Amino acid sequence: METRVVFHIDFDYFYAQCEEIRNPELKSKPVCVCVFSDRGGDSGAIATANYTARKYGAKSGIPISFAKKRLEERNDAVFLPVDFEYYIEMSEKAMQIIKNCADVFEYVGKDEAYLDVTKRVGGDFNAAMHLAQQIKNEIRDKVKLSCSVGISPNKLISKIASDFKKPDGLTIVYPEKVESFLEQLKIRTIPGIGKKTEQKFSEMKLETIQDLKKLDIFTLNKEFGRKNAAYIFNAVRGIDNDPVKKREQSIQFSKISTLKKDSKEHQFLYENLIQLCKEVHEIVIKNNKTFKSIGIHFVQSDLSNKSKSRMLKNPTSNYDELEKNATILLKEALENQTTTIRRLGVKVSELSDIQGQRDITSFF
Ligand code: DGT
Ligand code: CA
Ligand code: CA
Repeated sequence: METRVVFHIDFDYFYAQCEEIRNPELKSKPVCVCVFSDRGGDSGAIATANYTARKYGAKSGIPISFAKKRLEERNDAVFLPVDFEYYIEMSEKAMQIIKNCADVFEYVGKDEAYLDVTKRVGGDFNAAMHLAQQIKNEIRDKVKLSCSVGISPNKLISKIASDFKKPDGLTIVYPEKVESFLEQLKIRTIPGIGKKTEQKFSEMKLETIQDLKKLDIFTLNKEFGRKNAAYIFNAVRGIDNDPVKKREQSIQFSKISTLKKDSKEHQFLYENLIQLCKEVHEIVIKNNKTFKSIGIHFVQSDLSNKSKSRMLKNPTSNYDELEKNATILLKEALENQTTTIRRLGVKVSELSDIQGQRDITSFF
């Protein structure tokens, strides 16, 4: 098999960096982006934090109240609510630049993607490094975002490499250097190996990837089962044949709002639903899209979630179609509803450009 050239690109401290871009004064301060729960006060968790806040131990997943405690001595610390719509907008701009530079573009999430660039760099890793630098520069110039890039012959090593030096990193692992690059690393840098597995290895006195290579496949099979064993056995040797697969961001438009009161009363919810449908439809029209899937979403008073969706026969951008289907979904969802509802949402997905769609539907 010919040597591939694969990039993994990951935006640095993504949500928090987006907030800094919108408000540059934040740059010198600790910034935490928070998912406040509807319980009010400081209940909820940190989605992410900038590097200044991380120095104090404020990071993804910890309760907001813990982060506040850890940042007590910093009276300039800033705690902001998440603004997904804005992050998606930033992500789309940067992804567009990235996509234009790839033979194959695989969207992974709002802040990361894999690229196969083998053809366009003629298999040359030095040319690849220039291309990566060019991508970083263009994203910096046009979107103001910094990102970290890993370059190697496969997805596994590139993913590890993009995380190797952060933020604003560029790490290239030449094919002949893959094994030596891995050997120095801690076992948990292998994606998929979590605390538990690491602990297991630690009990066996195995700490680095180099140590792990001493295990034969039979021992691994016994400890982890065939499938995991094969993955680990290959991973520590830098082997990963998974191709970069063409995948675009699956976009959706949605609106969610907290109701004036918790309720499971049909008429009250219906009125709110109509308002949300109108807002979602406005976004659809503004973006010149058709949708093929419609969904509604409840955040219930106990903070549990419930959602329902339906797929249409044909794509449409029609408001009545949206309202009709959302209304049916609401009626269905409220059957046997015991809990009251706190937040209500409407979304459309399976979006296409209106132009392209007309060509297709004109056959029907
Ligand atoms: P880094 O390490 O510079 O790449 O930092 P991030 O913040 O970009 O971290 P990453 O790549 O793991 O996650 C990308 C985004 O995903 C991050 O900005 C916020 C979101 N996220 C990550 N972990 C959590 C979490 O535990 N809870 C929630 N709600 N969001 C998270
Ligand atoms: Ca990131
Ligand atoms: Ca990421």
